[in-house]
Amino acid sequence: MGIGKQMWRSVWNQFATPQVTEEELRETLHKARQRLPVPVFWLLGKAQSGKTSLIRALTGNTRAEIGNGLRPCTKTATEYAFPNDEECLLRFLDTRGLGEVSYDASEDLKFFQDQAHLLIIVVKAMDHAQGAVLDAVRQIHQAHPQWPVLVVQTCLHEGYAPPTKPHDIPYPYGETPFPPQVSMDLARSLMKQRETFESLGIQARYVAVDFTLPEDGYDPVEYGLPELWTAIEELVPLGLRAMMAEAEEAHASLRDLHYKAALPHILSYAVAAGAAAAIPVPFVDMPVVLGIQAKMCHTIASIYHQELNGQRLGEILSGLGMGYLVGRLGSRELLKFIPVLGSTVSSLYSAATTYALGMTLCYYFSRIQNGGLPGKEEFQKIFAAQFDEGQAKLKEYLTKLRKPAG
Ligand SMILES: Nc1nc2c(ncn2[C@@H]2O[C@H](COP(=O)(O)OP(=O)(O)OP(=O)(O)O)[C@@H](O)[C@H]2O)c(=O)[nH]1
Ligand SMILES: [Mg+2]
Repeated sequence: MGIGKQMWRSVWNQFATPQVTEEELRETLHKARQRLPVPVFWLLGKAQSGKTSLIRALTGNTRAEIGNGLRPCTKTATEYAFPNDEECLLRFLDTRGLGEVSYDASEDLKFFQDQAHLLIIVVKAMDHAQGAVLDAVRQIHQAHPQWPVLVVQTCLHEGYAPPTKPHDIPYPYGETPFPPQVSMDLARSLMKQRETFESLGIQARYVAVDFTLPEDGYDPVEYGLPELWTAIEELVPLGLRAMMAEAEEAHASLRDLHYKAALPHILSYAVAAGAAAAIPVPFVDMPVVLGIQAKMCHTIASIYHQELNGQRLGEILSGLGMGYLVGRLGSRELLKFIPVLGSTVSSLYSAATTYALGMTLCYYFSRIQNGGLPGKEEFQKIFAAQFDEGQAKLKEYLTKLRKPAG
């Protein structure tokens, strides 16, 4: 495999000493992100209706992490980029103060004009004083009748009779009229809220949830979360759920806080690599993808509080050997994709390779911390499995989100 060896050496060199400047990389990432606009969810709801809890349930982040990440963007709204501004998979706009003073959505509307992909209205299931929320929804819906609307009815157990009653399993709120086990008052209240939205002429999707705290004693703690994801997937069909959901069993040995923190960054870099590889401009090719991967490796290392020096990087990449490049492709296909370094590699291939590299790095650091590095063969096996997983996770997202060039 003379060609293979040569190619491998060249990749290794490019990885160790990136051949794109920071500036070029930034510019390409910017272009890539324009083609793959991050989904934006605009949350509207009264104070204490459960907006932050909803972000927490969807992202798996803690309340403190969300609090630290919220940035003011207009007088009445804050933005939360997940996992952060630069490596963003999902953006939430959180509108404050509805119901306290009169809220005029026009400034936010102007600011979010081209941004919102989904309007999420958060209402407590038993709260019918929704005048300010309804006014705002009416105003926004008039300006953007094409934006899908999702109404999330929270704090379900406040309507249980008695309130200490456990959650109904299976989830009975997916069909109307609600089955008889749903407490009468709650059923009536949920339906009344839905009728109010319908009377505004808004075709909304509804989902009922109860996102409690462990100490509240309800099981499950995030009741209705799968149903919430189903509704989101229906309204914004991008495969976000498949991408963000943790494959818990598959990564049992990684189930630690570092890994949880690293995962959204890995996904974000994988998407960026996929998007960059799809841009038909001359310099966007292997060097850029490798540049993105190098950046990701440094991010992961800092999450694991590990140093990523040349020796380590060498250890990792040579451990992966040709597997890193070939992934699941046969060498024939590989040569088609990368006849000479410098030609454009396929988008999904770049994304999946980036994902697999990031995940493998998590395994590597996690093993270092627990003592005992994986052997070469195991390392390559992990990488190959992650490559498959990355492809499965990212395929839908990359194809559906992509805007036509230009
Ligand atoms: N039982 C239950 N409690 C909830 C639910 N959603 C939110 N809460 C609780 O209600 C309180 C307010 O929730 P948040 O998610 O902070 O509400 P918010 O809309 O972000 O509030 P502000 O940011 O103050 O406007 C917290 O104590 C939550 O734990 C829910 O679905 N069920
Ligand atoms: Mg909040």
